[in-house]
Amino acid sequence: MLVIIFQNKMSTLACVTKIVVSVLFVVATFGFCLVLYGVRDQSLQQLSFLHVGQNNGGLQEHCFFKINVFFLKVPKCASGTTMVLLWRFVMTHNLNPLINPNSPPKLHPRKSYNVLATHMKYDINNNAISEIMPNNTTYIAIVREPKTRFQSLLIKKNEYSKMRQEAPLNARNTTDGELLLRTIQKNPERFNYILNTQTRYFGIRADSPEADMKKVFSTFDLIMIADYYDESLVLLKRHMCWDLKDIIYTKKHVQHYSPDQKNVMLHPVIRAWFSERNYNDNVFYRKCLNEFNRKVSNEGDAFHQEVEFFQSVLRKTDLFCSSGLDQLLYFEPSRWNRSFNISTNDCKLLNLDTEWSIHFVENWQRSKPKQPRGT
Ligand SMILES: *[C@@H]1O[C@H](CO)[C@@H](O)[C@H](O)[C@H]1NC(C)=O
Ligand SMILES: *[C@@H]1O[C@H](CO)[C@@H](O)[C@H](O)[C@H]1NC(C)=O
Ligand SMILES: *[C@@H]1O[C@H](CO)[C@@H](O)[C@H](O)[C@H]1NC(C)=O
Ligand SMILES: *[C@@H]1O[C@H](CO)[C@@H](O)[C@H](O)[C@H]1NC(C)=O
Ligand SMILES: CC(=O)N[C@H]1CO[C@H](CO)[C@@H](O)[C@@H]1O
Repeated sequence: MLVIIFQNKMSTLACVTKIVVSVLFVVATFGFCLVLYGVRDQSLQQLSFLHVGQNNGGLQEHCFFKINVFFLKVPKCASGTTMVLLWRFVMTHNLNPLINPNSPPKLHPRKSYNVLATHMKYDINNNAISEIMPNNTTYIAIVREPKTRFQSLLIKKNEYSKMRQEAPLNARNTTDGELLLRTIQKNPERFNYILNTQTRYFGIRADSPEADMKKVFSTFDLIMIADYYDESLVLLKRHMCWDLKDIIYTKKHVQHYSPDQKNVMLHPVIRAWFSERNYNDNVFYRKCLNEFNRKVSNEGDAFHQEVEFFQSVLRKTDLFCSSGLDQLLYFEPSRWNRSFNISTNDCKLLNLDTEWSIHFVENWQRSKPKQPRGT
């Protein structure tokens, strides 16, 4: 199965046919996209004639392609999507992933891994990562606005139906907002297990949050913000000197809320309870956001243009991959990148399920032919 995905056996005739069909298809796709979004992609056309390196506001001129990454996976922060993206990076660049940090295989010497992106326990005060990963590893993480993350966790942990079952019979027929309010008034400790969990994933201690947060900011090269995910990925791309193609992703896990569930955090009592009980995470998120905004503004105005361009690439890729056509989607060179193609194999990798991606990369690692790139 895996072999089929990574090998491209084509007869010459099939290849020629394929190119002809591809060109026709690309023309058709472009036309379709233009109609669909009602925009003429002039920016793309114009920018492809710009010389990179000349007044390229924010783009690093001498950027060094980085391949060693540690990703701290904080749940419910688009971290599954990011993990899939990183595994894809491993496979397309033939790197050496560390899939299970608790029992690293004896196959490779320590510090020969390139990417560590699995869910794991991390402690800012005991940086075991530096023992396993190469010295020049880039540390990245992702956080999310705490109120929306809490809402998302309530759904994930099935809390509304639990609260309903626990409520006395005469109080069950009520809104989710009322249910939550009643629960936190009766038992304010009830949700401790999902409060301040972002800081806990970093190992930030409740009794010395300030000092530990400081350490986090000096250790991590980039803390992405799930609420500004596309901007985060463009920052990542620029920092790592990656290609635009490396940061493409598809949206898969869209959570559904009832209107009532969506509004629970607007209730003043719930808000007050949350800002008190989730204090460390709230402070940490604000700091992360400030740091993030500082990084974005350092990138200059062209940054937002690149984000918009990236988003148009995402839409076209999404359209192409969901069409299920066995063709190539071609992207012209732009101010921000070389030309590249999206193939149906790329679509398969883009659409990897979060959980399954771990097994997929594991199988890939076992069966890959070449030696990984060293450090
Ligand atoms: C890491 O640093 C070594 C030199 O110490 C260098 O050869 C290697 O290319 C670097 N790797 C990355 C991914 O930065
Ligand atoms: C990596 O860092 C450790 C300790 O900081 C040092 O002993 C080691 O020589 C470094 N390795 C390389 C390749 O620079
Ligand atoms: C329970 O909810 C249903 C539907 O929302 C409503 O029609 C009914 O009157 C409610 N019953 C009580 C006792 O509140
Ligand atoms: C994209 O695909 C076309 C058609 O197969 C090929 O000619 C071209 O070299 C590819 N471009 C890249 C950057 O891979
Ligand atoms: C050919 C080209 O424009 N490549 C660019 C792709 O993006 C990186 C990072 O933004 C640039 O450094 C490259 O010059």
